[in-house]
Amino acid sequence: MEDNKKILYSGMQATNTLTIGNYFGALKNWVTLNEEYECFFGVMDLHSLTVRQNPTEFRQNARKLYALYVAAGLDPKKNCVYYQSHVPAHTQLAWLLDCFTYMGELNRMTQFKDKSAKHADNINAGLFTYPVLMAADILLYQTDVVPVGKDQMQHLEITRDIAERFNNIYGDVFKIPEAYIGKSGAKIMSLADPTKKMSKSDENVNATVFLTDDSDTIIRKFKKAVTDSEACVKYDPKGKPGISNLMDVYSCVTGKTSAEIESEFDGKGYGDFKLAVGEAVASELAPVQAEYNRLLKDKEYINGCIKENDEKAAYFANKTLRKAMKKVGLTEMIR
Ligand code: ATP
Ligand code: LTN
Repeated sequence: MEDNKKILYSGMQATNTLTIGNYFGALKNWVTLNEEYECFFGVMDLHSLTVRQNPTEFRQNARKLYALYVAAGLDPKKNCVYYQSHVPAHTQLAWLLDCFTYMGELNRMTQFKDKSAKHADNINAGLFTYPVLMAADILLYQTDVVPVGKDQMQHLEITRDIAERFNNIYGDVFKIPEAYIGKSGAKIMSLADPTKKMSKSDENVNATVFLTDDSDTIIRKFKKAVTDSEACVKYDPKGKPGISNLMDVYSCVTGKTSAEIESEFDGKGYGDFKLAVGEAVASELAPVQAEYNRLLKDKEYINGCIKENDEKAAYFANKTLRKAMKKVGLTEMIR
């Protein structure tokens, strides 16, 4: 590890296929930051278990997520891209941190409220303590920055609170991490209901553009996107959430500001604009998809990367875990 580089940590749950929300809100930013930081990216498979998974599909989804990380530009020879469940220190530290987290704090988490409403038949304890496992993920690596979409901000705040509480009692065990929210793409909304976040587990297939959708599907989904009846491309997230969301997406691909987009489509209808957004997204994703399909077939390469990076992650994670265990007064193992 290079001493002078700051540490960046992030990850995604291995549930379903990634959406352009995950891509523009998180993955694309990770790629732009990965030269500047010493990076760890986890396939957050333990977090996925808070929702019931089909074991075969789940295993495939984790593998696909790993391949997508790499295809999008996270070189596993330069970044530590690994599986959360392969490093037991995550669950071990999560237990310690559970004992430094209050029920009241966890009760306030909006993701817990949303997911409990969505999965009313399975409000399990893991769903409730989800943010504590996430805090363990981050704190194990003495992380400086955590690039995530806006929806994860609350989880970052509780991570900082838990770390500060622990450090106040035991000294400087954990680095206090900062969130990094990208300028554009922080929150991509559903194409079917632009007041709701685009989510990979949405049941309406037209609400979501998946990273693995082919060009025609992408263009068709954008054509169907819910907008208003004004027929004027203008940025107004409150009054025109559908069009503003499409402008955000277009801006993520082209780097153009909303003023530039407004003038580009001045006098043109929604049909032209939607087509332009669909085509821009499809052409940005095409090379990522080609590389993803190639990597899925190269089993040996991916397996080698996973093994190497699991070991690297475990080495760093265990250092912090041992320190935290010692500080709270657990007896060290006799070797
Ligand atoms: P699920 O639907 O399974 O709950 P999700 O689509 O919300 O999942 P996560 O795995 O929870 O995805 O999130 C992965 C990363 O993608 C996080 O950094 C999150 O902030 C970001 N992200 C997810 N959805 C969006 C979105 N619509 N816009 C921007 N960023 C997003
Ligand atoms: N909860 C996160 C996924 C996640 C994560 C993390 C992100 C689990 N552990 C640690 C950053 C750092 C989400 O994106 N839904």
